Amino acid sequence: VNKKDAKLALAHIIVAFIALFIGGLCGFLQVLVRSGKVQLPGGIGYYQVLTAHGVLLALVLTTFFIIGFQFAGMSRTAGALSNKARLTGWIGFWIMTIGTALTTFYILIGKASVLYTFYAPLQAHVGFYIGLALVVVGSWISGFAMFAHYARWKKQNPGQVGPLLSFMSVVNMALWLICSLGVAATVLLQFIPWTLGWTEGINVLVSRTLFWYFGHPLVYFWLLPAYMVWYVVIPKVIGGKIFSDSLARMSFILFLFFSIPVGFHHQLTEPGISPTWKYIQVVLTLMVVIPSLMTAFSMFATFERFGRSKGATSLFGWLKFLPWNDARFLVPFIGMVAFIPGGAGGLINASHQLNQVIHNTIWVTGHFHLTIATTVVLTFFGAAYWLVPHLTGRTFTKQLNQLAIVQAVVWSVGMTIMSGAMHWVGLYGAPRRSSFSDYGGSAQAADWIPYQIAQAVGGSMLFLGIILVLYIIVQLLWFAPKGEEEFPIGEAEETAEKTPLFFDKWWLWITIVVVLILLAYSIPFTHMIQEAPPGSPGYNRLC
Ligand code: HAS
Repeated sequence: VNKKDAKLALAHIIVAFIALFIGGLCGFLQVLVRSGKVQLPGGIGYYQVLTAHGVLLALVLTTFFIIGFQFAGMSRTAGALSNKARLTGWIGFWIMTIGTALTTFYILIGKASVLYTFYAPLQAHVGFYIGLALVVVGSWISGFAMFAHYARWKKQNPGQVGPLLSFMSVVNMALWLICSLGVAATVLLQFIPWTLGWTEGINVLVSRTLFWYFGHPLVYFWLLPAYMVWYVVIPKVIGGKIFSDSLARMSFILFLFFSIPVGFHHQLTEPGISPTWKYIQVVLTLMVVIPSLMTAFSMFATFERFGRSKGATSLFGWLKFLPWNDARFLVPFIGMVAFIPGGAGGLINASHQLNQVIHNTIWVTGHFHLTIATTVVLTFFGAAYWLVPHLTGRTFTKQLNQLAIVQAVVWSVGMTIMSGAMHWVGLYGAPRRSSFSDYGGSAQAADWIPYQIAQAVGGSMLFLGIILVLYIIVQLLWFAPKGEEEFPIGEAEETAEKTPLFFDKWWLWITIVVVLILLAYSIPFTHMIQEAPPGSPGYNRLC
């Protein structure tokens, strides 16, 4: 990676890890409170801490890490950024950082305890929404820098399909740009005017629908960089080859198509949306599972073909040829394994009938701690172990490698206990997003308490895991021995067919996305606006 680009990428990654520290600390406090054994000191509110946890980890850690990683990946595979693109990247970075500081400030002073989904009619200080809008606008600016960089590479290399990692970054930023229009619309057109008192109320259903139009593709914006590591980096780390460049591109294009028109699966229990539209979006949700299944197939194929090339003959014999003592492989691999139950849980959530059982229970929290907080986050940690030293000109030493393996084990055990308890007690009806309560001495609520204590035990282990990963990152940033660390980029198999050029038909892909979004949203969205005019029950006045 070019040295100047490395600074840009590192700036993003440092903010991401600061967010991990503050957000992780809030998560730790929260599980302790929910166990019923601890109370927060000094009038700090449970929902204040929960909002900081959600915003800093789900929105800030992810967005900053992803943009930093993608800038580094594009510089590595499509050459150094032009001065203009790099400057644009820095402008995006500073706008996002100022926005993050503003939003965090209002959460920490207790003026924005509205959780990371900020559902109306909860209302925060206007500074919270302005900060969020700045984060989104900053990320768009960085996205444009990436599009410009890819376009420049294409111009310089006519007749060639763009490098795989750069191609994937462009898909991810296109997905992000299209979906974040929804959250920008609700923040700018609904929340800010309402908070400033310019409008009398807010159409709750419209705001939630715009949020989930953004909220589900958001989870794939988190997932796709993890898939970039799995498809492009892991084959090189294990010494194998990318199973199929075309399959990897195809799965990313399918994510672009199907990750957006599916937001209603978060609103299955909500009145005001007809069952037909919910059904259509559930079908589209099942479509978005396909590229994940293609990824699972591809990863198994990469591992098996590598093992067979080393002489494995039995059904699972290839497993023993994988580099189990290399944290760059093992840590993301644990993330892959966690996605098997994590993804199965997603299928349960998406089924309309089963959703009635788990919606708004702590099962959902268990689901996203397996998906984002294990699959994605462990892959990001595994990537940071080579990316940070590559960018700082240091080395990932044997001792740090050992510590990284210990970290991943602590994380996995802690998460198994915490997320397992959440899934289980969710089936007994324990609600999510609630502080500790015995619900007036209810017998059912008493049954939940042992699981809440288990969550506190698992959550404490996760906090230890955060301290360990931060120690490793600080070493890699400033103290590890100087040297060169590889940015691993896999190559396709020698026998692979040439990747067809049509993958770069961006206008075709974007047109299909727009058609699918219009199909899934235009009629129900029009109904929402028509059926809840200002003053009606669906149009909530501020209490
Ligand atoms: Fe989800 C709620 C449905 C994936 C995150 N999800 C959430 C929320 C979050 C979240 C944050 O339909 C809560 C939002 C809130 O605050 O209210 N989710 C799905 C479905 C999938 C899915 C169908 N979710 C994710 C991912 C996330 C994430 C990824 C973050 C990164 N989710 C839902 C639904 C809800 C929901 C409903 C709403 C619930 C409600 O009522 O509120 C699918 O994309 C999952 C497909 C994945 C698979 C797994 C493929 C396996 C792979 C691993 C291969 C392993 C290998 C190694 C190769 C089918 C790729 C193995 C080697 C060995 C040797 C074993």
